[in-house]
Amino acid sequence: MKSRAAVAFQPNAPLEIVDVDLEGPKAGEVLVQIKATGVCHTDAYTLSGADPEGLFPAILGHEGGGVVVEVGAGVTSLKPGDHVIPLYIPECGQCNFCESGKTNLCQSIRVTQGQGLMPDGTSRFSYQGKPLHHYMGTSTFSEYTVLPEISLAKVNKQAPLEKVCLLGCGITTGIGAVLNTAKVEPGSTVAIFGLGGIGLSAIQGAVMAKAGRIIAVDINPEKFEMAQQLGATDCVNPKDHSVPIQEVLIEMTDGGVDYSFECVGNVGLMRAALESCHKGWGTSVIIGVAGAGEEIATRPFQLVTGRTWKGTAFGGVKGRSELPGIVDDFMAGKIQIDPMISYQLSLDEINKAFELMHAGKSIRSVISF
Ligand code: NAD
Ligand code: DAO
Ligand code: ZN
Ligand code: ZN
Repeated sequence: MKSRAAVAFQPNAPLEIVDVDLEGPKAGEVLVQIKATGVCHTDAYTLSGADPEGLFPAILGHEGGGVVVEVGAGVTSLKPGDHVIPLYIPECGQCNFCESGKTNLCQSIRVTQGQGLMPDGTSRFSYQGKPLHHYMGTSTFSEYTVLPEISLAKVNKQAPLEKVCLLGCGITTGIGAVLNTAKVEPGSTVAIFGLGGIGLSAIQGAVMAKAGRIIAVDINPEKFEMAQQLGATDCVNPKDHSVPIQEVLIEMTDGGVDYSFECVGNVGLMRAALESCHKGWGTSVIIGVAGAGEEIATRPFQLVTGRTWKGTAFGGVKGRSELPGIVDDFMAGKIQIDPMISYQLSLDEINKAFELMHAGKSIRSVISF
């Protein structure tokens, strides 16, 4: 079949909107009509060419919502008409990672997904007879896409796909980092570094965890109004201070925060976030994805004296078993998505979504098909 898609033919160039060819689902696969997709920082990172694992030509996009059109042989958990959110971290339930119960990092299709291919080692997408790479196992910048059954979460049909698509990455990651990875306790003091879609969602998570104090940190003061609306109790711009931000936070909190979250991808800020934590018990969670080859550093004594450094992918959320409940939390009014949607655009306008992101003018743009 034909599918209208935004194709990244080469790094650092605008996406091109073309009609690609899409093969139907093979065994264990599902054809999905994507109704809406967010445009995330990680798509921009790959498109920029800075991602060493980035493959071209490819159909990017990993923050989608859609409807099942057709299922391949052996698919039992989904049927045409089901509403789904694609998962860039699948959940097979059978690999040793899934069976451990300790992680959401299912490894069952890790190798082929990283190669931009379906689990059988081939692509379903092609253009003018040449294969196109899948991206993150999802490729949501296409009106139709094929995914493994284990890479789809079935969600409430009443949930608006043009909103809950954002639960496919950014919002879930920020909230999950607080609730699952850090397990913030009521009354805790929390610092959030970086107030994009991830950091603002971490603020939502901190409110849900009933944190006592939520300190929002950003070098762009225009971010503070939204942070406060979502529940930040304090806003700090490192540029307003002559001493390092960790010293500012330690002073503000009489010894440091209980939990900090790095939501930027800056290794210097990761260090500052760790060193903002309280001696003896503070925990810092890295969410931001740093540039290829970059390394983190701190004095080991920071850890010897009781601070913990952690990281999280997709907020530790197990997509198939836990994301449907997060969609239900949104439907019950426990999670805010509307403030995260800065622009609603058509597929033809997708390059504008990247421009708005780079200009710092959007939290998320949502593309509707
Ligand atoms: P964003 O660009 O929308 O937001 C980043 C924010 O950080 C901006 O408000 C910016 O002003 C601020 N900032 C930049 N430099 C700063 C500094 N030195 N100090 C304080 N604030 C600073 O990005 P986003 O969409 O929120 O994503 C944030 C990061 O999370 C990215 O690296 C992205 O790749 C990563 N990410 C990780 C996961 C995961 O599972 N771990 C999932 C999605 C995204
Ligand atoms: O299992 O080795 C692995 C990798 C799983 C994917 C981890 C994704 C980390 C966050 C990337 C940014 C999200 C869009
Ligand atoms: Zn993302
Ligand atoms: Zn698994």
